Amino acid sequence: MNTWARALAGWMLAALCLPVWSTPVEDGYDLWLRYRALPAAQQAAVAARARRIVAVAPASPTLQAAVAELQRGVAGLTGRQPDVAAQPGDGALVLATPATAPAGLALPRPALAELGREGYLLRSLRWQGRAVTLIAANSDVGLLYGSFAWLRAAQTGADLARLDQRSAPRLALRLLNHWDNLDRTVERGYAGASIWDWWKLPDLRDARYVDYARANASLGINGTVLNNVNAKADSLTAPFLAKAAALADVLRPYGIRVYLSARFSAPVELGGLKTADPLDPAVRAWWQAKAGEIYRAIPDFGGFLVKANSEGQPGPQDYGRNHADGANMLAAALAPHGGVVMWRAFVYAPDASDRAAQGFAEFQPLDGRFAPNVIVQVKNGAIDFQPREPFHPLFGAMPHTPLALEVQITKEYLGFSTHLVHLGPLFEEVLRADTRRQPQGATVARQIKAMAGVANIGTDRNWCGSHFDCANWYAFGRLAWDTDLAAAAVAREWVQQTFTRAPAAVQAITALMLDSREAVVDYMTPLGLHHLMGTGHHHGPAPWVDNLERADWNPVYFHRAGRDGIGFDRSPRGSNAVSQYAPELAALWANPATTPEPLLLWFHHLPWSHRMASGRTLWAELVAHYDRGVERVATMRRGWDAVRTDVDAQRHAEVAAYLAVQEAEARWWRDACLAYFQSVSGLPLPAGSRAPAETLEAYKARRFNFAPGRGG
Ligand code: GCW
Repeated sequence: MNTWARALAGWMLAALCLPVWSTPVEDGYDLWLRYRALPAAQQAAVAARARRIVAVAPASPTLQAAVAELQRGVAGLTGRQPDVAAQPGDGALVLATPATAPAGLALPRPALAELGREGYLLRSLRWQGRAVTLIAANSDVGLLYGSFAWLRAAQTGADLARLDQRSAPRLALRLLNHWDNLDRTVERGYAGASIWDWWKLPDLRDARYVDYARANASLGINGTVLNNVNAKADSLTAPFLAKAAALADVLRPYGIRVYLSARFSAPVELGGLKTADPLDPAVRAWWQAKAGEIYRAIPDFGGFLVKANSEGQPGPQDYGRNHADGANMLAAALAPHGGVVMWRAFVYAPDASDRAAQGFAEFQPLDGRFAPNVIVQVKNGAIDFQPREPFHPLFGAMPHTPLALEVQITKEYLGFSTHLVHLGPLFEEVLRADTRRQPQGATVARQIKAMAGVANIGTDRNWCGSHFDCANWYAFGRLAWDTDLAAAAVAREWVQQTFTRAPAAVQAITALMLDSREAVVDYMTPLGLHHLMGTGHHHGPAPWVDNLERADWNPVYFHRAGRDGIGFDRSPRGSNAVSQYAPELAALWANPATTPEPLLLWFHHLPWSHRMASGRTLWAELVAHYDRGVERVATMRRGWDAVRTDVDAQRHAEVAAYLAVQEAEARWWRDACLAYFQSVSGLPLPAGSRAPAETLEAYKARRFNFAPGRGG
């Protein structure tokens, strides 16, 4: 075939494929911003309220992004793209700030004044006799957030003719933390490689970065830490700063600032200094110069995230200094430029008696000694992103220090991306936990100034490794914006935007999402158990592990199961870690009778015969929870099967396949844990309870040398 004939054949083939191409493929890439055509009646209702967009020129890139998103959304939902005009008309969407409001349009100024720089309001009103919808804010980024909020309202069936919404974030910083390495591996990442293509940056700005920015802006996420907290100093070199600057340029119009994880020993590794001692003048000068260099490349750089003296990372303690000395030195370098230091409180020393007590022991005495632009970043619980932990005792205990709540969106300890575990209820549980501390108000949500989520994003086409894992990104962003939102409402709106608006299906899918968190607690670590997972990769059960170099890396250290009973005694009779909570809570949780059962074995070591609220023994209750966990996953599978006709085939099949994996692995967790606990308790399984499928030795022999997520 000659070239011409080949081209013709290719064209004919392409033409044949066209109908297939024109049907949007549901591969998850579009996330909750799918904007697929609504049913006719709903289309008409949306179209009637979005006939045109009124926005004032000259438009900033942020306002352009807002208008483009509204056009894209309305076009997708209704089949007709609104044009942009300067004049009102019936059904116009009017975007206005106090500085740009068109003449004659009365903005509700007192209401706006309360919304700060990022807040927005949506209001149906009449302007020059026309029914319009006002999207108002004090800044263009507020208009962008308001535009996304209007699109969410349109997709979730709100009455667009009678809108009256106001919203402003209470937390100033709402950040993703990428544990992405410079070689594109992702520590604890289960969604492919890092989306940051460091090698090709700054020349190639992947179009995907814009979609990343849109998705985050739709939730109000306003910052992103680009690299792993286990940081390489290289991220602070000129070539990498140029790459970070290119990303900052892409993300800036969407209200997202970039931050970097800083390696504490960088002055030695990059600067050739003999020390990284934070009180050494040469070290301080090195960081000041580095900050100057960074801000020349990225004028709105957010700041540093630091993991110091934790799991082998360098830090101020290497020089006999404390965390405040280290954080304040970096804070001084960033302060003239308006940057912040997020200093992590995830620390544990090799020699300590109770790992759960160490973060508090090291940080609480430093309250009031941090510079104003330091934020101490605290994981939600004192161990490590387990299926359930009590809230970290530092929340409420450092009234003179701004705190950030760090949660993990990626599911390191929750079945990676093949288990459907919706994290909204976990985030809600910690945000609403009552610290019983004053004066800032009692819940964790009222004790924090910022929220950080360890990202679950990668190069997988569906972004997060599974469709439902995107709901965890979504829930993180929505709850960071409004910590008082109900996880159930957030899950529902995600389902409506992502899968379907059919009420019964929305109800069924939301229900299985909301049950999934308790399911994973039941089949992995019920009743306050924790840290029972496999070594290193953290996949699957391994409660028997007792041979690791540090005592507090071994599951046996955490569950302490023996012939006499099970659980970690953190009461005054044991490690007394419970005393780190407010006195009222400490008194309640020091006593097994007043400790909530979901936290029982976190705080107490109890005999297997201990009587539970159900009337069962502790042993029988433990077995019942493991059984219930497996049953819950089976119920989730049935729930998903029942919505087969409401969800497109491709995504339905993928989720169904993952749920099958999850059910098998839930059984594996149940069987392996019960086989092990039985071997130490010496007790028979309660009547009617199924024996483990394999022997304990067989479970112990399983190996997972190539499990994902271990990073470079
Ligand atoms: O739980 C541990 C993870 C590490 C992680 C560490 C941390 C980035 O297994 O992979 O390191 O927490 O939060 O620093």
